[in-house]
Amino acid sequence: MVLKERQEGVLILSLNRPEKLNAITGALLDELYQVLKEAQEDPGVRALLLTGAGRAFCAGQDLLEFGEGKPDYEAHLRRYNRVVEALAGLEKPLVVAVNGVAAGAGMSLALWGDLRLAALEASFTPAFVRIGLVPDSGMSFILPRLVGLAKAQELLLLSPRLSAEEAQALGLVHRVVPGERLLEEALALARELAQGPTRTYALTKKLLLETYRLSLTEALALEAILQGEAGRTQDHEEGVRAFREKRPPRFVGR
Ligand code: LHQ
Repeated sequence: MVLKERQEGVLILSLNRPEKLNAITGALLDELYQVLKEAQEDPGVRALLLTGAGRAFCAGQDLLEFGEGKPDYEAHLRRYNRVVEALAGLEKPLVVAVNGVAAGAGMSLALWGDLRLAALEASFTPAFVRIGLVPDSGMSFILPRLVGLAKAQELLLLSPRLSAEEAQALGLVHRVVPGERLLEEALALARELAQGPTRTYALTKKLLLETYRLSLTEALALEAILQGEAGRTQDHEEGVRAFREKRPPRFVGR
């Protein structure tokens, strides 16, 4: 259900239930969690790229998964939440290539990418309210941070289907490219990131997430602590050495 492909330092993951628009099942979530955990621990993986197989990115929870035996959603969400924590806490850059529709939890997954590309034909819809559900998989956390509270209120209460260009205008995606060039562009970006100072990326990601709940004084203190850590990396030494020698740096990710 999750296709994996390694291209040098990049791990490409494709949600792979194309006949169901890559709708999410419990089994898919568990597989995705395992894959993310392995990627996190594998020093050879220095960037990830997440996309969807077929015409969709991901239609969110598979609404037909449960039939009559519908579980308690609070319990089911534990399987989502550990995936979201793994994505948000990933200590490597995550590029998301939204190839088609991203709905409900599928839209949430897309928003957890650090850099988000979309095909011109992609679309985004929160979808939750349309079936009488509240936003989940971190949508209530990440959406207002990306678009501001007012826009998040509108998107979550009315659940429009946004085009890729509308999503870009709101800051939900960074770049929109023709569908046939999406993977190539996303991969080029992921490759570039895979050659970067991986540890520094991890620390930068941590800062951006943490500062939302900190006072200025605390944020400044955390910057100083993490700068201390970045300052002790080989990549920082290499960056300064390369600057002095007027050549591009060769980062090793540590
Ligand atoms: C699907 C799905 C789908 C199954 C399309 N499931 N089959 C929820 C519950 C509990 C706890 C955890 O958290 C969550 C989080 C959530 O994600 S809630 C939101 C769930 N997702 C949705 O409500 C989206 C439902 N789908 C749609 O609104 C549309 O299908 C979208 C806008 C995604 C795409 O529209 P179209 O491009 O027009 O495609 P389609 O509607 O014709 O769908 C194609 C097929 O895919 C179709 O099957 P069929 O056998 O008729 O060809 C759909 O039934 C199936 N499919 N989404 N989520």
